[in-house]
Amino acid sequence: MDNHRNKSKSAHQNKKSELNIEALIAAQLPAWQERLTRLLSEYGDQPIGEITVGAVYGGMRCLFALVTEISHVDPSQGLLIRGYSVDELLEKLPKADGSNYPLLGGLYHLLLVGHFPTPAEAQAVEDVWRARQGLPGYVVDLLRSMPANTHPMTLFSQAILAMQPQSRAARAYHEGISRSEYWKPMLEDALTITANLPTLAATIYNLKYRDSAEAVPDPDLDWSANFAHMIGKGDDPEYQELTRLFMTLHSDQENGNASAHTSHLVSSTLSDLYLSSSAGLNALAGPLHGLANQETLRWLKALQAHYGKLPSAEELRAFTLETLEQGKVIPGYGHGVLRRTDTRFTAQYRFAEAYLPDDPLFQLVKRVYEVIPGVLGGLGKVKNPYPNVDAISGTLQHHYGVEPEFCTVLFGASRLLGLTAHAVWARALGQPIERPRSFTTDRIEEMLTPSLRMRSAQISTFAQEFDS
Ligand code: FAM
Repeated sequence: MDNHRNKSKSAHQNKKSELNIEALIAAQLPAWQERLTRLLSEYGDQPIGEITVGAVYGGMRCLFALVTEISHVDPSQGLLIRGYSVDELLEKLPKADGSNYPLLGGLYHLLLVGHFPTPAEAQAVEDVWRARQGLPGYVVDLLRSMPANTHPMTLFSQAILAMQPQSRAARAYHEGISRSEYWKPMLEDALTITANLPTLAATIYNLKYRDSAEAVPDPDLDWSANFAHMIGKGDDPEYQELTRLFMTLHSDQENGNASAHTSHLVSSTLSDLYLSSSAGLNALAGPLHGLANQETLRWLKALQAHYGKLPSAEELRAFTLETLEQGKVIPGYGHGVLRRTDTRFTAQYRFAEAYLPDDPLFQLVKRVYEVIPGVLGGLGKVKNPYPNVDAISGTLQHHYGVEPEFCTVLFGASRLLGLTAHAVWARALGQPIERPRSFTTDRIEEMLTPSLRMRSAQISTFAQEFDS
């Protein structure tokens, strides 16, 4: 097995900080266990919401059925990670030397431990990651053996799955670890998976677009800048800054969105993090979710090609209505929870105004932002006609030459920070396997009005007559 191991300069520090993360989580558990035991014994039977027919048929929309302390999406404030807004995170998280954007090691500390990191703690996580870098050679061989037209997200998910034989949690479970201790080897897996995300993403990028150039991390660079370095943009400080921003913004978003919930569900069966992370990525790869950044870029480029210039508001309105008439959505607009412009859109918009104000695609993003909320709002059914994170993220990547279909891999590399942190905490708090039930439509109708009951009976009589 050919391992591209990158030995850390500070192995002693790594060991110390690894132990600290485990100890910092362990120290919080007794108080949590006492609090939850009391809550459940005193109020376990109390209702805290209601289930409507609309919610059951509507994708469980607005059904509060999960618990997480890590992040929350407020319809008007936007994403809050451990209570900090996007702007607070960007301002307060420790920065890499000479950079205006966060060190992702600090953000991972916040996600995992829950305490705001000191600069030393942020660096300590970066050091842990450095020490754990090294993709198994067979994973790279597997990626190389895939057909050339394989989507980068498929490669990403497959690679994470292929690394599963190295799961410490799976081995510990096989060897009989107590369920209450299982989160500890999961934390080990979380650190190893996240350490390798920049190398893995860069390997996929290079395989697809750079003649399979080998991705070799630079031990002097931080986690995000290393991705930029490994795809040949090591000399581009602007792109390194963008990567730090992008990775910060996409790292988490509560527990109920499709990729978070998928990963949470899979992990609730005590599947290890390689299995649940790969599953989460598969959900992220859908066009209504993470693939929307690729789809937005494609839509903007189609719009650009159609008019050959910056379209007027009237032309843009016509193009949008045509898209809707074709039964398609306007990618990058709308949200399941938010009811205003996504703060992650705004943060990237500010970056674009500072670094690429004259980029033609950014000019188009601005024009679209002026027009689309009015058009979607006018339909009367779209609950949030404002842009989400994907309305601009691909445009920024495009400016620095990153291919549209690769953008969701970057989203996934960032989002696995959140998904792995949620899974470690879910196991540490002993959250059980998920087991919701389903109704049949007959059963739902029986529970409702007599007239519906009658209609249901008529349908089944008709069905019997039709059968005979
Ligand atoms: N374009 C066209 N129609 C839209 C729309 C959009 N951007 N956003 C919502 N609608 C429609 C939606 O399809 C639904 O129509 P039907 O009743 O005919 O099915 C109606 O408006 C009500 O939907 P909603 O309650 O406002 O939104 P949902 O919670 O059902 O869906 C999204 C939320 C994000 C799936 C939806 O807004 C959408 O499809 N947006 C475009 C794709 C996109 O940008 N996804 C990325 C979301 C992002 F946050 C992420 O996950 N990365």
